[in-house]
Amino acid sequence: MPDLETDSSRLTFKLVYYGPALSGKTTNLVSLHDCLSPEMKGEVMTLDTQNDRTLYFDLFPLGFRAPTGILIKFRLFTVPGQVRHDSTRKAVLSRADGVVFVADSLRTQETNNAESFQNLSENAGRVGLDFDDLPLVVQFNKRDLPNILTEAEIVDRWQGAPWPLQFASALNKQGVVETFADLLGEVYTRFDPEMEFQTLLGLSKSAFVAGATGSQEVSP
Ligand SMILES: Nc1nc2c(ncn2[C@@H]2O[C@H](COP(=O)(O)OP(=O)(O)OP(=O)(O)O)[C@@H](O)[C@H]2O)c(=O)[nH]1
Ligand SMILES: [Mg+2]
Repeated sequence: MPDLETDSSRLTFKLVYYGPALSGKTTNLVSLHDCLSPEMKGEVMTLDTQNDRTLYFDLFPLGFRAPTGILIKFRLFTVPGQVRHDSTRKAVLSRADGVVFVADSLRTQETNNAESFQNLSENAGRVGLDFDDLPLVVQFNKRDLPNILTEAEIVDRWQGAPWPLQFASALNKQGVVETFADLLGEVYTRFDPEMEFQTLLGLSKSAFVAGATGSQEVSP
């Protein structure tokens, strides 16, 4: 549930990039930072890294002011994908309002993807999130590499799944903003019945997405 300050001055969303080790979660955040131009954009903070592996988490804050005056803030995290960092993954996932699952398109990574997705659903339960109700987007990253699953194979395997599917090459800044925009749409849809965003923020779903990505003037 997004955090609304008691005086209704600020609404904060926590969004988490989850997935197996080396799938490109941190690269997604860094590329997204380069591509977005919202009103407010903080620096990417990378903590406790060793050989470029995330040991704790990466954080990237951004935000914009809604027409009703409320400050909308997004806190974007990545989890460390290495199997041994499960307790950190749980801590980062806790109280998430939405998740991007970054899968690795390489054929050799199919088992790691599946295990990490299973780990996401289990950890969601452990930290009190209802996985079936969690805004989620599935991204297949590293589309620029050889020896990857084809789009047709991936679509075939994920057909019937309820989540938006995106193809990306985070290293080349492709598909990164689209993935984030999909997640914003899912988050708006999920919490709109309780929070009534049109009244609270004065924003339709598309205006909410546009405001967060800086893709156009924010209008009601
Ligand atoms: N070719 C290619 N390489 C990528 C892409 N995205 C990420 N990488 C590379 O994959 C490696 C791992 O990327 P990271 O973003 O650090 O992966 P991560 O998911 O944060 O890894 P952990 O923090 O260990 O869980 C790096 O060498 C990246 O440059 C991509 O789209 N294409
Ligand atoms: Mg990382």
